[in-house]
Amino acid sequence: MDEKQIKNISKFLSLILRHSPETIGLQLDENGWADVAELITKAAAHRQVFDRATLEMVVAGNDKQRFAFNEDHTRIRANQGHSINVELNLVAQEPPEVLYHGTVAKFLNNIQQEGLLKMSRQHVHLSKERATAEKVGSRRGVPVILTVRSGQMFRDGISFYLSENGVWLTDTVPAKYIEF
Ligand code: HQG
Repeated sequence: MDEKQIKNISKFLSLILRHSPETIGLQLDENGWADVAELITKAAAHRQVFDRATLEMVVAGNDKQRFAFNEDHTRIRANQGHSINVELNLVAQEPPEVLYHGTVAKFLNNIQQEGLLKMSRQHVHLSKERATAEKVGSRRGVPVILTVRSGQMFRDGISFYLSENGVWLTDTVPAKYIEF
């Protein structure tokens, strides 16, 4: 299995486990879990053929730890990034004093007006490392890095969550907390 095939499976899993399980007739439970055996069978029926060992490898080797198994590895889910409504039972916690968000220049006007919105996802995604935000922004072009005064937001009563794979999540970031 080469890197390209692994990346393809990871992209497929992101699509199915975060956005549209119905594409292959799969159902996630309310916490976003899919049955591993069912996923493998239904994926294969849609020309995405992989076995359990490959799935284990994709999950363990994933650059951003996007997916997780339950304890006995009978179920799998995405750690974050969903557009469908799932309850991840994230525990609210105190964020670092600042967090970063990577975006591109064409969104800045809107962000200055209305703050950072979650758009099609369930949360706004922020990172502790500036370098991570650079990568996130460069998916869309020349990255623009915004600094979010997360410590102040927290003291003002706004909740933050840390996903299993280290992404800081919040509902919205009002413009007054953003350094442009
Ligand atoms: C922008 C990937 C206009 C926002 C990445 C972003 C991340 C606004 C885009 C994860 C806006 C939403 C999430 C506003 C925000 N007006 N544009 N008011 N507020 N935006 O993909 O943060 O590889 O939903 O700046 O690495 O780019 O999939 O969010 O450009 O961790 O695991 O609207 O997705 O991870 O885009 O990326 P997204 P994101 P994975």
